[in-house]
Amino acid sequence: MITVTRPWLPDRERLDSYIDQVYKSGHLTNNGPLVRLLEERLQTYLGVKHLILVSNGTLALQIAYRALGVTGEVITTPFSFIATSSSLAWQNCKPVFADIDPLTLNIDVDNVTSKITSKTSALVPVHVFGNPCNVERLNEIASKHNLKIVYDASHAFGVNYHGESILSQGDISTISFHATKLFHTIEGGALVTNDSSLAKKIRLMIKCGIVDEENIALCGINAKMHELSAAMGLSVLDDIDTIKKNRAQIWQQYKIHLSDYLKFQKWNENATNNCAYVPVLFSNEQELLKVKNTLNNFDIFPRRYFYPSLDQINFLLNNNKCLVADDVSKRILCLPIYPNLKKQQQRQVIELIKNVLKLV
Ligand code: T4K
Repeated sequence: MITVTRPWLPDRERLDSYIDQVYKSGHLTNNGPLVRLLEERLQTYLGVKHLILVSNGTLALQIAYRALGVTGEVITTPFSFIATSSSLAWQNCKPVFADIDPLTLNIDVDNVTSKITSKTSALVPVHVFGNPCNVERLNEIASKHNLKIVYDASHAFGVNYHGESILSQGDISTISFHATKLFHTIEGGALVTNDSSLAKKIRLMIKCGIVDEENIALCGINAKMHELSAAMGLSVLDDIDTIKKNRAQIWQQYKIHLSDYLKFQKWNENATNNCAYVPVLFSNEQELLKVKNTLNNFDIFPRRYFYPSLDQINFLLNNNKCLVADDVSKRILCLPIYPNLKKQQQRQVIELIKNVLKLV
């Protein structure tokens, strides 16, 4: 079976060597040595100031909103994984959708301004599939209207923009380290910020606000990463060059062989591509379904990331119809990509797609 992704499983002996350290220390959670080591190594690897590990990317978003005092209306994109918006609703905020750009698939900045009201407190753009948003314009809008900005950078591990990590943008950037991600800790995520006092507050928030045995400073939650997750993260990080190299090769092959048949996302020209996903756009939904069904018949399972557009979700429904996002979400399919995808398997995926498209 070929699936859209497969988690990277690091060498077992190396993983065991980290787990041995957990057994030796007896420290299983609550900011243990491996979590601290992974934070340090990620900060250095990514070149970011403060990176705080948490137990998943959804909690990272919720904590970001709480830490920044986000309330009322929040302008975000309908073209994302449900957690971007459901985390807002969970915090009793109202996601207000601004439509997306049909080429970059990111939030359309011109649409953002028209959605701002007196109740708007923040912007939550997503660097969708790792492709950086128009951060200059978004940051400008945020500062002009005194809005907080949280970038959902869940897909953007290792993406550099003008030579710097895209995770350094906004008041806070969040990321997911779920098993399906390019870099993972099985379940996990992080908040990234340049602001030292905000980082300190977040560190308190994720451990129920507990300062020490006798002092509780604020209302927090338990969002700590545990040591076994950090052990997995450290061993995956040891392999990151191989992971990136293999992904880049697979991504290139798709681009070379399918560009004449399908449209690829327009990538930000000042950014590196981490090859986390291979989203391709069909001319219409019927064409997509034909290809998807054919692949499924051969035990190949691409995914409809992201369908449906979030403006169609019942509990998020509002008056903001997003025609571009609705259209794109019906025509987009993410093709299988993971470091161990064999050349012959990828060739089969490519040939099957080409065969269907030649017939339509
Ligand atoms: N913001 C954005 C923009 C996000 O994309 C996400 C998560 C978040 C926020 C929230 O972060 P987390 O709270 O999740 O950390 C997956 C992931 O569960 C989710 O993390 C991710 N985005 C989303 C885009 O994709 P599904 O429903 O597609 O996962 P699933 O279980 O169907 O897995 C896809 C394929 O991967 C399967 O066909 C087989 C393979 N797989 C999966 C798992 C979990 C494996 O081979 N082994 C595995 O252990 O959501």
